[in-house]
Amino acid sequence: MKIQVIHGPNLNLLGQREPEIYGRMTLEEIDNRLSRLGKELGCEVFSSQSNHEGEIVDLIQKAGQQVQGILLNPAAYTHTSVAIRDAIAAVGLPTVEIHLSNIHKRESFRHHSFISPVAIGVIVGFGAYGYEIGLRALVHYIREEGKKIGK
Ligand code: CA2
Repeated sequence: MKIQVIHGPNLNLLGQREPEIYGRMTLEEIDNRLSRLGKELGCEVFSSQSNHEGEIVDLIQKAGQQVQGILLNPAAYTHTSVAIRDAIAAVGLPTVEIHLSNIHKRESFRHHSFISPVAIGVIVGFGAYGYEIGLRALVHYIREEGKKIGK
């Protein structure tokens, strides 16, 4: 099984700024942990980060042909992007939406997600560990769904 992790805008700054909100772990550390966990769970994990909406749409479309699931932190595009939502809906891959912070405890403009209605689930507020919870949940979901439809 192959999983694509996509990190949205500014997440390349993780570990360098605002540690009180986003923690001290760098993106590279998060990706290394996911890759290690992926091996434990029997799957290959590919990670990408982009600051550009259209590039994220391209990554999702490419993922649609190459992997079985997506772990996505759309960052600020969560609250604005119909294009990313449409891409997720179009490829039809199971997608777990991740947020480091609890977006519901923050400013009201962060409370709405364009992505959640097309995600199989959402994990918020557990910092970098949320990605690991998300990967476990996604792999479990894909395996269980595969059983159900006799794949
Ligand atoms: O909590 C999350 O994971 C967010 O997706 C992070 C986004 C924010 O716009 C969402 O509302 C919630 C912001 C990512 C910015 O990342 C930074 C990391 C370090 C320093 C500055 C920004």
